[in-house]
Amino acid sequence: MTVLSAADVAFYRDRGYLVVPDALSATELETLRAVTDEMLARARWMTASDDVLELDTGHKPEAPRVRRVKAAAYAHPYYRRLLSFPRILDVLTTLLGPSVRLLGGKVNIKAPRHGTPVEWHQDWAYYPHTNDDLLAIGLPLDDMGLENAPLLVVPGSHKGPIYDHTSGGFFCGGIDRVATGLDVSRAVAVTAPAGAMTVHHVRMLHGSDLNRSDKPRRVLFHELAAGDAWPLAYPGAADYARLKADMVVGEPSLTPRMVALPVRMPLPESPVEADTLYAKQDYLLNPSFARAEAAR
Ligand SMILES: O=C(O)CCC(=O)C(=O)O
Repeated sequence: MTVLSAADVAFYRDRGYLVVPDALSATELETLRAVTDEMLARARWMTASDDVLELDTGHKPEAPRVRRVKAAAYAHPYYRRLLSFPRILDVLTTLLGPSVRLLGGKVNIKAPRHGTPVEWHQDWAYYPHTNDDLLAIGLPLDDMGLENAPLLVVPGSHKGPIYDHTSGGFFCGGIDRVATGLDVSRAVAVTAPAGAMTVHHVRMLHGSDLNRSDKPRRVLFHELAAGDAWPLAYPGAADYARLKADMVVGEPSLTPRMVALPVRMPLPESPVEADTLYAKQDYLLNPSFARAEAAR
């Protein structure tokens, strides 16, 4: 099977992102939605985030608001299983090579007229590796249009520098627009219908706004690496059993492919525990996106 044309691959290599139509069948999409509804139903009894669900600002048990299903592949087997669907696997092996390892994933949920923004960042800042054959795929559960806070990317930025993701002296997983002089004037919106798949390179500058529309925006993201890309930062470095268990296809290589690339380690760690991107980015001194009214 070859889902991607040579032009698609050239586009991805040059611009750092891609939209793949019809990644999921209608039935697969329905299952993905049903699984997610089932995961989120529990929020009605929750007053604080736990290891699986991260509550959003303004959450009340009677009006639940969840912004993330954490560690998606471990939260529900279907989230992991869809990585082996032929169309998805074919895209992964075309872009990453014959062995592919899962790094992590989540379902990011932006409630209508709400939804915590994702500040500009590069995934590479969170998990630098020995080479940068890493990417994230996004599977929108809802049509992701201009109105409901689509993923924003800066084409070509995956070939540029790695930005400082610290603020106030600590790694906060977001880029301080004042301190770094961040310029995102060339950003484009990655719109995609439900059932399609987005792809963005690990060094891509990306983020997303709050959701100003009446429609939800839910996207399952999985992060993946070539089997010969070894993590430079914990967690995961040197945990062979974990690396092996996380292979989507092929074996982890014991001879990491080393490429000279710009790297910054995700340190120093914040003294306040912040286990997700949103929690870390709360410490960003100069955010780029406004927060929803209820979040203030
Ligand atoms: O939800 C989004 O729009 C972006 C997600 C993202 O970049 C992340 O969670 O790392």
